[in-house]
Amino acid sequence: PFLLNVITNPEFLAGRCTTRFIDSTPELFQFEARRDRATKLLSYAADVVVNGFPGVKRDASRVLPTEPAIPAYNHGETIPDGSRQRFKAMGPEGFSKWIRDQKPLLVTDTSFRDAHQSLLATRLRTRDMLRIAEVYAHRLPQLFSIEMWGGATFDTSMRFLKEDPWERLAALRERIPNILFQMLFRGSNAVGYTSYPDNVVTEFVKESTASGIDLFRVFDSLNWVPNMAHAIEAIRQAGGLCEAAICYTGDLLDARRPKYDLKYYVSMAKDLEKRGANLIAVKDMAGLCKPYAAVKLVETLRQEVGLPIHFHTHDIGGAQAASVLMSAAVGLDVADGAVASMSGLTSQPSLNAIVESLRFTDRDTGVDHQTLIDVSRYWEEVRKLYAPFESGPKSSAADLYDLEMPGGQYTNLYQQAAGLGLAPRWIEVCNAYTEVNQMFGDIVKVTPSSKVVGDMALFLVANNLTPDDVVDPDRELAFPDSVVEFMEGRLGQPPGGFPPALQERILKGRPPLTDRPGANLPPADFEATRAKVAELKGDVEAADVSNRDVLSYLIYPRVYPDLVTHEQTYSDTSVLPTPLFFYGAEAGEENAFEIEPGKTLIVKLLAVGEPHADGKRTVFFELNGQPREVETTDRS
Ligand code: BTN
Ligand code: 3PY
Ligand code: ZN
Repeated sequence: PFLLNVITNPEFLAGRCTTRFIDSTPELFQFEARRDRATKLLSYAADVVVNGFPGVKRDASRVLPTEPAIPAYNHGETIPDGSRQRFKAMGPEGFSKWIRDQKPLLVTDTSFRDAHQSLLATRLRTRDMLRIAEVYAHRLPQLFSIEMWGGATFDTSMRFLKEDPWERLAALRERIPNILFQMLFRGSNAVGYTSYPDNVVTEFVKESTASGIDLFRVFDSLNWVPNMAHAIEAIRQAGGLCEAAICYTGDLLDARRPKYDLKYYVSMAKDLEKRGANLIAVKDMAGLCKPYAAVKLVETLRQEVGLPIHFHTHDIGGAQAASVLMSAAVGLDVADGAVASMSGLTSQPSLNAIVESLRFTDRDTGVDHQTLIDVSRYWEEVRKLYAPFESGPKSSAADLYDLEMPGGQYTNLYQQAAGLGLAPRWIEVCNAYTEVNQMFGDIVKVTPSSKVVGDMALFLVANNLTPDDVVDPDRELAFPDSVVEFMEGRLGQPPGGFPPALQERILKGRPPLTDRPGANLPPADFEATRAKVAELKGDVEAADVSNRDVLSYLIYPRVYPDLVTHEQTYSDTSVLPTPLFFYGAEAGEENAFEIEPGKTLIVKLLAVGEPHADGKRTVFFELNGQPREVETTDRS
């Protein structure tokens, strides 16, 4: 290995080595480096060929996979300016005023984040986003924004796709310099499921801004504004556009359910305006804001606050394009939609439908008709590759207005239920979800509060418990951790407080928090974490560990190390074509992909050998025409 290192050393090859070559080139002794990227990627391919990808069944009738065709655009043309240049020129306040003065309805495309979070269990890979990115930059400069980061994508990209979310952001930013990038930010829960210290929130916002996020849609999972204040301040300090969200629940037209009425939302919006928001989002995560309620809400908010209103909804019931269009008629400023082939059901209403509906009217969006068709065809083909992850409802839901489950939770909770063997009892899980909401005092349900309700619902069904059993003092119950923490006030305070009897029973007399959870958390130690990450990586000095890696580790201390291990073993697998990444290959199949600009690998699977005595198989490839063999453990 030493000689190999010498003869492949760039200094040696360039004839630049002196007698001090060996002393000055310690990497000659790092034989690990011999396992080059191509070899590592081949071992990933061998592993997925032999063992498959979790949750993906190999389909024998599968046609030879090719990656979807990319719509044409003029490579030579300079990228036209868009919303991002305008925002940079005007700053948050000026840009916010500009939005309110616009005649066209401004539109956001959620296909890169919420659409696949809701439809495809958040599994969309960076590669499939990057392949279409330049088409967006060149042909969709009229978009207000692209929602492409945050929410569940941060952990899912690491956990399941073994991708670095920060690299996704940076790579998209490089290809789309002209359209605002928007992320979903869970306030003091950042991109996680629990509260983080204030300094983690501050640094996360700073680093996201530096990496390319312009607009932060910040919300609190209980609509508790004091819990949003720190994030709002951090966004303003970082120079980001602060879109503070009110999470919509219930039905503001239903006089029998006065907790979440028009007054409630207006007063929340005013509070957010006072705290420095630049836009207000109506975040209808469960698709409950029906057309006439939406009109009432948007019309009133626009009168009562001076900020532009951005409407986000999920079309679970089937009526939500009407909510968008009717709100547009009463002055809605910005609407979210997903490209047609990624729209509907648990996802956003169709952007194509919204754009077409407003064409030739005074709120015409100006977004190019043909381009939306072309990108929809691209996403349609991409989506086929993710079929194994589709498990949401196949048609408009009937019970959503009772269920109040966020769009992104349908696939997620279903999979959690299936993992516990409760898939056949899914309807019971849904009923329990509704009961738990009532038991908890009728709360806003959105990550992470929705996860608490989901965990409790699974707990009830799995243990055959009724709501009465839960409060029965004679029963000893070990409640899920998330439920105990919720009752402790670790996610904050719901409007109207916690139901005292249930809280007392679950906490067994321990006193709950009543102030902001972040106020009690000691600041994270960034330098100590940097050292830990360096140790984890093994080949870097602490001083060279990036803030991005430190933040990933602080927010996901168990998931991030697995990503590091994956990268050490297989290198960066995000370069692999999606068919190969999820499905492996059949004998004779060839995959070509660049591992860096100008360096292409052509990987052809030749055959898979029979298992050896030690359970390993030899997988035979051709790599750029040369035979290569990889040993891989058959875990079946
Ligand atoms: C996990 O911890 O991995 C699962 C938690 C999942 C909660 C999800 S994330 C997106 C979706 N929207 C919600 O409001 N909840 C779920
Ligand atoms: C998330 O927090 O991931 C959501 O999409 C909430 O709606
Ligand atoms: Zn959403």
